[in-house]
Amino acid sequence: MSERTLAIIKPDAVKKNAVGDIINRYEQAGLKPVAIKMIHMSQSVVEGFYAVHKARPFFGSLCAFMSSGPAVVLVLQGDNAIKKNRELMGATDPAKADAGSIRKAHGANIEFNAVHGSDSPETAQFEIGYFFPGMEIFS
Ligand code: IDP
Ligand code: MG
Repeated sequence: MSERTLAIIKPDAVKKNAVGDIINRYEQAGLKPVAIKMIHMSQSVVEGFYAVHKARPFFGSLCAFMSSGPAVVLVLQGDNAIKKNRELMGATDPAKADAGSIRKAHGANIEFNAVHGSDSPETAQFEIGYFFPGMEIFS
Protein backbone atom coordinates (compact mmCIF):
# COMPACT_ATOMS: atom_id res chain seq x y z
CA MET A 1 0.00 0.00 0.00
CA SER A 2 1.41 3.38 -0.96
CA GLU A 3 1.80 5.70 2.01
CA ARG A 4 3.70 8.79 3.09
CA THR A 5 6.24 9.35 5.86
CA LEU A 6 8.14 12.35 7.15
CA ALA A 7 11.94 12.24 7.04
CA ILE A 8 14.43 14.77 8.38
CA ILE A 9 18.08 14.92 7.40
CA LYS A 10 19.30 16.32 10.72
CA PRO A 11 21.79 19.20 11.18
CA ASP A 12 24.73 16.82 11.80
CA ALA A 13 24.22 15.12 8.40
CA VAL A 14 23.75 18.46 6.61
CA LYS A 15 27.05 19.68 8.14
CA LYS A 16 28.91 16.60 6.88
CA ASN A 17 27.59 16.98 3.33
CA ALA A 18 25.58 13.76 3.47
CA VAL A 19 22.35 15.22 2.01
CA GLY A 20 22.93 13.86 -1.49
CA ASP A 21 23.87 10.38 -0.31
CA ILE A 22 20.83 10.14 1.96
CA ILE A 23 18.34 11.32 -0.67
CA ASN A 24 19.89 8.88 -3.14
CA ARG A 25 19.27 6.05 -0.66
CA TYR A 26 15.60 7.03 -0.39
CA GLU A 27 15.16 7.09 -4.15
CA GLN A 28 17.03 3.81 -4.72
CA ALA A 29 14.74 2.15 -2.15
CA GLY A 30 11.59 3.34 -3.95
CA LEU A 31 10.82 6.18 -1.53
CA LYS A 32 10.02 9.15 -3.73
CA PRO A 33 10.49 12.66 -2.33
CA VAL A 34 7.14 14.41 -2.90
CA ALA A 35 7.97 17.47 -0.75
CA ILE A 36 11.36 18.84 0.31
CA LYS A 37 12.81 21.96 1.95
CA MET A 38 15.72 23.14 4.05
CA ILE A 39 14.85 24.88 7.31
CA HIS A 40 16.67 26.10 10.41
CA MET A 41 14.25 25.17 13.20
CA SER A 42 13.84 27.45 16.19
CA GLN A 43 13.89 25.95 19.67
CA SER A 44 10.08 26.22 19.89
CA VAL A 45 9.53 24.56 16.49
CA VAL A 46 11.65 21.59 17.64
CA GLU A 47 9.86 21.44 20.99
CA GLY A 48 6.50 21.20 19.20
CA PHE A 49 7.77 18.53 16.83
CA TYR A 50 9.26 16.36 19.61
CA ALA A 51 6.52 17.09 22.20
CA VAL A 52 6.08 13.33 22.82
CA HIS A 53 9.63 13.26 24.23
CA LYS A 54 9.16 16.22 26.58
CA ALA A 55 9.61 14.13 29.74
CA ARG A 56 12.78 12.36 28.53
CA PRO A 57 16.11 13.28 30.11
CA PHE A 58 17.62 14.02 26.71
CA PHE A 59 14.85 16.43 25.60
CA GLY A 60 16.80 19.66 26.21
CA SER A 61 19.88 18.38 24.48
CA LEU A 62 17.83 17.00 21.56
CA CYS A 63 16.14 20.38 21.05
CA ALA A 64 19.50 22.20 21.13
CA PHE A 65 20.92 19.76 18.56
CA MET A 66 17.94 19.97 16.20
CA SER A 67 17.99 23.78 16.26
CA SER A 68 21.79 24.01 15.88
CA GLY A 69 21.75 24.44 12.09
CA PRO A 70 19.72 23.85 8.96
CA ALA A 71 18.00 20.51 8.37
CA VAL A 72 16.29 19.06 5.30
CA VAL A 73 12.69 17.94 5.80
CA LEU A 74 11.03 15.66 3.25
CA VAL A 75 7.83 13.78 2.63
CA LEU A 76 8.63 10.36 1.15
CA GLN A 77 6.00 8.33 -0.67
CA GLY A 78 6.02 4.65 -1.59
CA ASP A 79 4.86 1.16 -0.66
CA ASN A 80 5.11 0.69 3.12
CA ALA A 81 7.02 3.98 3.27
CA ILE A 82 6.95 4.25 7.07
CA LYS A 83 8.42 0.82 7.78
CA LYS A 84 10.73 0.91 4.77
CA ASN A 85 12.24 4.21 5.89
CA ARG A 86 12.72 2.94 9.47
CA GLU A 87 14.63 -0.04 8.00
CA LEU A 88 16.77 2.20 5.79
CA MET A 89 17.56 4.43 8.80
CA GLY A 90 18.69 1.64 11.13
CA ALA A 91 18.47 1.61 14.94
CA THR A 92 18.39 4.87 16.94
CA ASP A 93 21.92 4.16 18.22
CA PRO A 94 24.23 4.02 15.17
CA ALA A 95 26.44 1.52 17.03
CA LYS A 96 23.49 -0.91 16.94
CA ALA A 97 22.30 -0.04 13.44
CA ASP A 98 22.47 -2.66 10.66
CA ALA A 99 25.36 -2.57 8.22
CA GLY A 100 24.26 -0.65 5.15
CA SER A 101 21.86 1.60 7.06
CA ILE A 102 21.92 5.41 6.96
CA ARG A 103 22.68 5.72 10.67
CA LYS A 104 25.53 3.22 10.43
CA ALA A 105 27.02 5.29 7.59
CA HIS A 106 26.42 8.80 8.91
CA GLY A 107 25.43 8.73 12.60
CA ALA A 108 27.96 9.55 15.32
CA ASN A 109 26.07 8.43 18.44
CA ILE A 110 22.56 7.89 19.87
CA GLU A 111 21.82 11.62 19.69
CA PHE A 112 23.65 12.77 16.55
CA ASN A 113 22.15 10.06 14.39
CA ALA A 114 21.72 11.79 11.01
CA VAL A 115 18.04 11.17 10.24
CA HIS A 116 14.48 11.13 11.56
CA GLY A 117 11.61 8.99 10.28
CA SER A 118 7.96 8.77 11.37
CA ASP A 119 7.23 5.61 13.35
CA SER A 120 3.49 5.04 12.68
CA PRO A 121 0.67 6.25 10.39
CA GLU A 122 -0.59 8.54 13.17
CA THR A 123 2.79 10.20 13.77
CA ALA A 124 3.38 10.45 10.00
CA GLN A 125 0.15 12.37 9.60
CA PHE A 126 1.01 14.76 12.45
CA GLU A 127 4.63 15.24 11.34
CA ILE A 128 3.84 15.83 7.65
CA GLY A 129 1.20 18.40 8.57
CA TYR A 130 3.60 20.06 11.01
CA PHE A 131 5.94 21.06 8.18
CA PHE A 132 3.98 20.96 4.93
CA PRO A 133 0.60 22.31 3.81
CA GLY A 134 -1.08 20.06 1.24
CA MET A 135 -0.26 22.41 -1.64
CA GLU A 136 3.48 21.83 -1.07
CA ILE A 137 3.19 18.05 -1.50
CA PHE A 138 3.43 16.67 -5.06
CA SER A 139 2.43 13.13 -5.88
P1 IDP B 1 14.07 7.47 16.69
O1 IDP B 1 14.62 8.75 16.08
O2 IDP B 1 14.86 6.27 16.29
O3 IDP B 1 12.59 7.30 16.45
P2 IDP B 1 13.40 8.27 19.42
O4 IDP B 1 13.42 7.35 20.60
O5 IDP B 1 12.07 8.68 18.88
O6 IDP B 1 14.30 7.58 18.28
O7 IDP B 1 14.24 9.56 19.85
C1 IDP B 1 14.20 10.76 19.09
C2 IDP B 1 15.61 11.29 18.93
O8 IDP B 1 16.10 11.67 20.22
C3 IDP B 1 16.64 10.29 18.43
O9 IDP B 1 16.64 10.14 17.02
C4 IDP B 1 17.94 10.88 18.93
O10 IDP B 1 18.39 11.98 18.15
C5 IDP B 1 17.51 11.40 20.30
N1 IDP B 1 17.72 10.39 21.37
C6 IDP B 1 17.04 9.23 21.56
N2 IDP B 1 17.48 8.54 22.63
C7 IDP B 1 18.48 9.32 23.16
C8 IDP B 1 19.35 9.16 24.29
O11 IDP B 1 19.29 8.19 25.04
N3 IDP B 1 20.26 10.18 24.49
C9 IDP B 1 20.34 11.28 23.68
N4 IDP B 1 19.55 11.45 22.61
C10 IDP B 1 18.63 10.49 22.35
MG1 MG C 1 10.98 8.47 17.09
